[in-house]
Amino acid sequence: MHRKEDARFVRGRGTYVDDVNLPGMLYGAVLRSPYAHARIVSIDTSAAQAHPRVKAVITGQVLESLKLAWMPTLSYDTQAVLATDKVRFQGQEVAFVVAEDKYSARDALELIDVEYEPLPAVVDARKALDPEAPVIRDDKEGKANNHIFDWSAGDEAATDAAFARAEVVVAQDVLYPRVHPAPLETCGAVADFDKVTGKLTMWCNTQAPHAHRTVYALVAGLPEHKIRVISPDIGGGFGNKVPIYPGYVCAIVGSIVTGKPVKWMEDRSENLMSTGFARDYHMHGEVAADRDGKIRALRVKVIADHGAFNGTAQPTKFPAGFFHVFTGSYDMEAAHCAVTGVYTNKAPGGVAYACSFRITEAAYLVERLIDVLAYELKMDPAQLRMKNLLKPEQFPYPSPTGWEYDSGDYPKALRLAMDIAGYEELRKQQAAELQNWLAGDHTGTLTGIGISFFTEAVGAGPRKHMDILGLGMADGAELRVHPTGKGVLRISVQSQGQGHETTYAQIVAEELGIPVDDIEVVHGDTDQTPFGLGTYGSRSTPVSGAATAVVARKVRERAKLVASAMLEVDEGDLEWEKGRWYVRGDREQGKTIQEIAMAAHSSLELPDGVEGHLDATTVYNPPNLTFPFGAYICVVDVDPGTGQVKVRRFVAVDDCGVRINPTIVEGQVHGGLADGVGMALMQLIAFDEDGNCLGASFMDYLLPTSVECPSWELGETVTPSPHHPIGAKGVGESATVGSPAAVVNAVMDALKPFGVRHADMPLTPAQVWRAIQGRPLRT
Ligand code: MCN
Ligand code: CUM
Repeated sequence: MHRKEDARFVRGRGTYVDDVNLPGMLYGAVLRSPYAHARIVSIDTSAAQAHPRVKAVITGQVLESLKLAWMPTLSYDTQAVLATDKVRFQGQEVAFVVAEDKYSARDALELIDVEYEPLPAVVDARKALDPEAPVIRDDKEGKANNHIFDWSAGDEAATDAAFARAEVVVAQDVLYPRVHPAPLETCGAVADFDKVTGKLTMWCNTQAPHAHRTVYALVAGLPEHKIRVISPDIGGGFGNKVPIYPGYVCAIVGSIVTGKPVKWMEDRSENLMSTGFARDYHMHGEVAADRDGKIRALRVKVIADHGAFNGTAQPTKFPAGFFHVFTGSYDMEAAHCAVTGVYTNKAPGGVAYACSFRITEAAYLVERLIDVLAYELKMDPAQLRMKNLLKPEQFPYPSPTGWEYDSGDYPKALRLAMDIAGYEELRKQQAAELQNWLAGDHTGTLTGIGISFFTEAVGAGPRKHMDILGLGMADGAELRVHPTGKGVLRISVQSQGQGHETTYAQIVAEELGIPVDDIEVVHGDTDQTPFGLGTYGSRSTPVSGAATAVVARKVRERAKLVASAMLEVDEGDLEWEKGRWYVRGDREQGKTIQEIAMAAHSSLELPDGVEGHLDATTVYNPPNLTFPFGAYICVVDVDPGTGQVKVRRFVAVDDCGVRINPTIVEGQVHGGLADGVGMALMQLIAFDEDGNCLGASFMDYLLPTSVECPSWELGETVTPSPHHPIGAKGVGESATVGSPAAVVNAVMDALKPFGVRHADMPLTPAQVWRAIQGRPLRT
């Protein structure tokens, strides 16, 4: 089925935040710090105030008087809305100008005179805890270093013991560098505070409207029922639109101060330089194994660069997100990871870009370690994986770090990927090609074949274990069937391009037999939808998708009671087939869901205790996460002369359980694969030693295009989730989680004859070329 929402998108009729224009609306612009670390000596706004079209200039000092200079982050830290004492990263918000048009607002920024006293910056996270490192968060009382948290998972003693016994131990430092989700639509908001009603309406492209509303209520002290957050069409989120940014708060304050609606939209550089980035994990991994390749244990130490404010969004109990699924898809005795989070003079964030709460980092690490082990043991990486993959009979599988994988058939998925790729044949071609190279024919490129196998944990989450800022992660859903049999579904999650208006209507259609075009999905408006924590961590299908199936089944049960009154039979005598209840043994005697809907609203006398109308509500608290998985194979051509990498082929076998809309699933996978190729080969938010951001435009921060992407070759297996009402697992981040390792493994496979075991992403031509310099080709 085609996506319903595309009817407006392909006609250019979507409504994005920047399309919201209210009468009398003013425009805001943010003055940002040119320094990564500096003390603010003074801020003079008088010239900006005097600009004829400027309506307000807001500084940290103004906010301080309103107790709004600092706001809580989603990780129980604090973040400056506008800097008061110091600036702590380049691009940090220093002042906010509200003017009659956006050009005047920008012009007035240049009239603000800020005197800074530059301080040394902390740029390398691995040096953040050095005793001589400047203290970034001296705003926090008694804080004398840049330490945020230490967190660990697994059994350390058992892991150490397995390492002590091991025949083979290999270790590898692996960096997952800082990247940025870079959605095409940048972040923005229109805040409209009505002084008469005391109601704040906030149009804002957030991925989590309900969570934002609650946080605004807590921060600004506004009553929650007087806040309406509307998240209209969104041009990509990828996790970038989960956090609350200072610009949103400034727009709200601007509206309160001026009494007019205020629009704030970032430009591209502001988005890249100051909003939620991703990764920045410095990982040291070790694997213990037998000489025949049987893995015994994994041990990992991580330094996590969280930037100047700990603004990551992850369930409270898990400061490193779900990184502790780093044992991946493999069977082993023991595992242990220790993660240390540190402050640096960089933009805050850390969880974004289809991260699955740090599973991207975890999957990349373990898949690199497997290949490093294969390199040392001189084993084929596919064989080594097959030897260690979990077996179907091990599910539900309790992992050594405390997860319970719900279902899977891993060897089948890997075998299918190998068959689609023609793996054995590819290896033969590669060996023949290498012989030519060794014989002195250096005219062509070198083939590399890379495999990755990933397991994800998505659908946060069981309320018992998961909350964000104390808010449990269950999702509400409401379904109302009108008298004529048309339905409205209201859900708490919000689409940034994933096609929710289609897929959730499909779930209702499947459960009730109402045509999919007769169901409207309402989302993204806190006044119109039930509470829920929003779209990220591929949680919509596992949680809100389940809520949708459950609420549709509740309506079906209600319809049964109405049908029994209509047919004058006992409800126990009714059978369901898609779209109607009928009398068991007499198929002719039945009522369609549309007939039942009309009767439910009519004068028909209903049995005692049965309410009229046809609707239901539910709150779904998932019993467990869902564990999608996949097997990816990438084939690259590497030119040793230039370091250029070309992705020749990419095979992706995904298992996300039951697929609601196969085309949408394929689209999600295509997008994620492109993301993975981009991260592996070109994307990097880099900094110089003073903390200047070097990646703040699309000239420097390279996104992949169709030119760099091959024609994806997809395959699928279907292992339903046993605990999800329709057996579906999330898929929105799978390909981004799984694909970088396949690409990097492929490039390293091509460089193996040069004796190269590992090089860090992004594998730009320079990076690849450097890795092989001074290394003669050998077998
Ligand atoms: N789906 C399906 N069958 C399944 C699983 C999913 O048909 N078994 C469909 C769903 O119904 C939904 C889509 O695939 O329409 C993605 O579902 P899901 O995996 O539940 O992920 P979410 O809807 O929660 O989306 C979030 C996820 C995340 S966290 C990031 S980051 C990301 C991603 O989605 N951001 C995206 N994919 C994106 N795609 C687009 N176009 N834009 C983004 O910003
Ligand atoms: Cu981590 S990016 Mo998505 O979860 O919105």
